[in-house]
Amino acid sequence: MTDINTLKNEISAQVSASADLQALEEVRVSALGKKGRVTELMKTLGDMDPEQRKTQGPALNALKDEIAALIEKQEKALKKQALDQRLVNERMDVTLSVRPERKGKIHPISQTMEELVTIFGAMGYSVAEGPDIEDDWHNFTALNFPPGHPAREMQDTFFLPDDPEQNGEHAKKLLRTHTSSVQIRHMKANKPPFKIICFGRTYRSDYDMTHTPMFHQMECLHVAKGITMGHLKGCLTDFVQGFFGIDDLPVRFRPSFFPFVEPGAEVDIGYFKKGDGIQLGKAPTPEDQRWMEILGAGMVHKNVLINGGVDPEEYQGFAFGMGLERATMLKYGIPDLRTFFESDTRWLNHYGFDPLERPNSATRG
Ligand code: FA5
Repeated sequence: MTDINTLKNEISAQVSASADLQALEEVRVSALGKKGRVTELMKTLGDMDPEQRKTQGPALNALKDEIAALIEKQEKALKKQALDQRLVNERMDVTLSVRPERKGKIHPISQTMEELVTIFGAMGYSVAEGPDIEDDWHNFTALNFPPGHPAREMQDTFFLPDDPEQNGEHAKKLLRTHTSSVQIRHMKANKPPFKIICFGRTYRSDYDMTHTPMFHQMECLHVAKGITMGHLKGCLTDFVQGFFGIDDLPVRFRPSFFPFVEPGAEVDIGYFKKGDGIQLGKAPTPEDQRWMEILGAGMVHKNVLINGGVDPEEYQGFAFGMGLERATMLKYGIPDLRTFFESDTRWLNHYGFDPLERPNSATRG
């Protein structure tokens, strides 16, 4: 019994003296571990005679429980002490002003796409997609310009090796020259009526201040029963006035040729000279009114509807396609198209949009 009491006093003193959790763990191992002092003592029970074991057994078990309880108590105290210490050391001053951070900017093309989604979404259009790598059939032939058609020359592009698993014009791979190929893909995969817009990268063998080898277009397609040129004019007028945020922005339709529409038109918006620059809108006098082309449009050609699997006797449609860079340059006063894709962060800081404070013409009343 004396031994047990001495051991208890010694281990208790060691527990109380443990200043951190690691020291306490060492004490636990030395007392209650596999080769700990209490454990060793318990092992001697087997060699004792029954009388001795009767008294020593409960005493040793009680010692073991008491030491375990002491260790647990000390562990709780040390954990609380460590937490209190952290709370003191890691205190945060919530009154400090915000540290200036480098924020990213939204590219003007992304901004324009989002505005267009909002405007056309409100008119009931959904967004369709198509691949950048197209085949000759979807990009040209199905749109009514078969091989050898002179209109192909206006859209020279980048050609890829033929796809050995396809035949004819389906095998000829190229980077799409316009998003009009998505008209065909959408018509083939769905049943009319359709009301879709589509955005995407388009490619041509061009390079100057207003033309780059890669640019973006938006396509619009509305196919339903009884669609007329009047629907096209109404839709386009609402869209450009909403997008540019000018309620009386003049819109002009000029007859033009695209193989995939009949009749076809080029759409211009009005501007006038002001000081050294220009201003979009209605000129103060008719003589001052100037016009700028922004997109091509028309009624979907009968052959295109047939190639898309749509019966032209039953359904009619309109379509238009717009260069997104051109529209963005006009809206935000950006002078050179080539700068859109130079990845100059100074340019992006100047012309880009704060993700949290983005203007949106579509949210006007
Ligand atoms: C087309 O691409 C027709 N698919 C548009 C269309 C769709 C007409 C549906 C009728 C019905 P166009 O080749 O004119 O048309 O190009 C449309 C616009 O793309 C141009 O007005 C211009 O803004 C833009 N664009 C054309 N080439 C380039 C280029 N290299 N760089 C930047 N923008 C370009």
